[in-house]
Amino acid sequence: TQTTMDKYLKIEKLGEGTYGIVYKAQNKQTGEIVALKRIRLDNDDEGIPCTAIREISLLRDLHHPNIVRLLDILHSEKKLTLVFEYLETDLKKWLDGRDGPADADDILLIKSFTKQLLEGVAHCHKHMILHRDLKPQNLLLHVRKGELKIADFGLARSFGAPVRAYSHEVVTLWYRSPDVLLGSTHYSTSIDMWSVGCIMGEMLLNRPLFPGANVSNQLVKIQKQLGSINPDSFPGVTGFEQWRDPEQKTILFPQNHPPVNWSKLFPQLDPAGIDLISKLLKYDPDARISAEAALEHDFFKK
Ligand code: INR
Repeated sequence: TQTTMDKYLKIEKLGEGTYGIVYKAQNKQTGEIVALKRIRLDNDDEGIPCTAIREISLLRDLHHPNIVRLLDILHSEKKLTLVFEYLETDLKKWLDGRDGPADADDILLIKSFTKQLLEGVAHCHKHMILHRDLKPQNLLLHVRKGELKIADFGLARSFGAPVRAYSHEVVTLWYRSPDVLLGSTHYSTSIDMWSVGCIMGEMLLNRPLFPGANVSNQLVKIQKQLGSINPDSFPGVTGFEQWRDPEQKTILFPQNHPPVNWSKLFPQLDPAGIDLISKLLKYDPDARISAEAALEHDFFKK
């Protein structure tokens, strides 16, 4: 069998993801440009778990125009290299390159990116695959074609959710749903839908919607927009242990904060867009709109 070094020529480092370093590389035989992701795990003394290898292998069958294609898996004793389709930039860099909030032209592109994001998410959810860490950094763009593709799908389940990224960078909480922030480990497709809402909001604002510094600060930022978390606003919240402290007071946001109207935050967005974002960013995970239903929303009809 061939090793990575025989088959690909590394061109440059693209970044450091959650599970390893990503390189731009070229297939020596075909000239094809690819992205190589070298996976290193914390417990690397035992090598890569075979359950992880099996789960990753299934991702090879995930063919969709809005999912970054996993082209090949190179597995040697201790190392795992994933070979992906290459795209020139990501949404985070694209947003950094803009200056103010979205204008009318931007909104058309944001609508297109949101739709493509939902198409990719719907495809994965149909196959019972969750992303669990959707954020602008793993949405890759082909700017000229106006294409968006999701990277990093399915890896969280295979390798476990890390506290720190490979690069020791702090894992961001900004796109994390309130149920997960409150300690839910019952992961469902609805956790990705919250992230989609945060990303849609960030594209419109040109800044992160809820840039929390830690879990409680993250929950405070969310409540300042959606209103206080309580059994009325979030049915089922009492089921989360972390909702109340031992004295049975709400720990996270004592004041009775009312919800702020979404149109105040997004004055440039039409009523359909306001309705969609409000259905993505719901406290109750069971009330959050699904990717399939979101694609049928009026926002995408014109
Ligand atoms: C670029 C990245 C272009 N393309 C960073 C990057 C800067 C400029 O991470 C990337 C990837 C690519 C990438 O072209 N294909 C993939 C990243 C990832 C998977 S992952 C596939 O899983 O998010 O690290």
